[in-house]
Amino acid sequence: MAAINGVGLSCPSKLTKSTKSQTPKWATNATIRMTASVDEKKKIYTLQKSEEAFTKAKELMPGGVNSPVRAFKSVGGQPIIIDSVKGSHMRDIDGNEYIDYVGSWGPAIIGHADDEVLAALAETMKKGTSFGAPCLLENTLAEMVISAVPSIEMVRFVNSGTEACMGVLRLARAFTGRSKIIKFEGCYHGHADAFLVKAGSGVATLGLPDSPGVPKAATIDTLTAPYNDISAIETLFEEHKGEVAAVILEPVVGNAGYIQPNLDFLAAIRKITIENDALLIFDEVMTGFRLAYGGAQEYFGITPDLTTLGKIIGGGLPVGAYGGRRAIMEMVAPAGPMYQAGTLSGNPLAMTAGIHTLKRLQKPGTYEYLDKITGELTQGILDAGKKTGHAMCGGYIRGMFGFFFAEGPVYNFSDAKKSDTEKFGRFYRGMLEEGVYFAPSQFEAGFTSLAHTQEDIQRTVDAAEKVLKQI
Ligand code: KE4
Repeated sequence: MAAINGVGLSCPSKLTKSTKSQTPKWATNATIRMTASVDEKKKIYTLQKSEEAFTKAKELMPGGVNSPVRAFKSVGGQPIIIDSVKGSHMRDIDGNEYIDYVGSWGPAIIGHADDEVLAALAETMKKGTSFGAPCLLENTLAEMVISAVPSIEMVRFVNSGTEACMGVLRLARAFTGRSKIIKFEGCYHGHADAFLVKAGSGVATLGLPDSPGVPKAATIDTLTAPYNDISAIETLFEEHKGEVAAVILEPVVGNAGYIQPNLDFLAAIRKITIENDALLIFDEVMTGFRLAYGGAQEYFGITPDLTTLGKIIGGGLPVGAYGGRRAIMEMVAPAGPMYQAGTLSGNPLAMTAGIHTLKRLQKPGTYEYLDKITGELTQGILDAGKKTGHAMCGGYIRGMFGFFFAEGPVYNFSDAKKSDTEKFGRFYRGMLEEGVYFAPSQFEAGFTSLAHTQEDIQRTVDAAEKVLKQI
């Protein structure tokens, strides 16, 4: 089992008095006037255009966004409207630049708008954007995924992580002939009805009591347990002997904030699912190709029966996938009776972006670099927290990280919910003003890329110390 890379859970050291620096004054929602020292050019940080555009957006689309967590509901202020992205940076429509640690929620692991990916897309586009029929590019990406991910002998491409999780759930039920599914509180597996039970990500961010519109019948077979609690799983298997089709989990949680599995947790889950003839599903939509080229299952050395993927395998275009043992996957129509379909599944553009993204990740040194910069970033932020007297804890593995305003340790969603989310909001807005863009919710993770530089990391850590002094 690979050792978990990660920053130890840190507790605040003795407080050292920090000199009070100028506190930025909030002028209005649209214009935040930054006070600068006399020798710095006065810099007006304005969100004027973003505010106007967002006001319009709220008339046109529910909450002004097409995915709830983008709405900044839990961090205050309002979303910045992005004009362009490149490498590790993004620029909003007011011309403000940010170091981006969201990376489109994971896909941008080699950096945004990579020249090689764009060139390949331009070439593919000359042949059309969608065929609605098989194309060679599907074979290419399928071969790459199968050779990379230990559990996958056969794969089905879809258009999102949600679709991947929907498909894999139906497949697990079809293969086992059982209905119950076990998920963990705070884990998020997309917005399909069956998974909207104690879900993470936007559901947690907005504090929604799961979701109206989901009939009891859709969730009656969804059982939940606290993450990292193997005895809770043992109890559920006892109480539902012979009924559990599968256990699905994020092998490293990124949707309740960043939560790592305890060392024996994944192995224990693997053991108990085998003992109960239930399937183990790793939802690697976020961790796939991010913690290792073979995902978390390669990193931890635990092979599930089925795996879901998304984000990175589409390189920024809509792609999801589910895959696993051939005997299971051959149940999927038209090879078998379990139905699942999609108009744009496997389209040549998305396949192209995925292929070129994975090709870049195959280069030697990729994951060592991600480990190095993400470790420096996470440790730097936690050290800044210690220096400024804030209780903080956090961790990272390769290109994924997170931190909480809490003493720690954070082992599960209820621990995460005890963290100081209000302080997270103040920190978030202060960092935005300093030109650093984290995920706009405490209940999300952060992502680095091969495009993040040493300078990006240092600037972020310096900004964190400055903002932590002020909040
Ligand atoms: P999509 O349907 O959003 O492509 O994937 C759903 C999904 C499934 N499984 C895991 C582990 C995921 O993290 C996700 C989606 N992640 C969120 C971020 N926490 C997407 C961002 C959003 O909802 O806007």
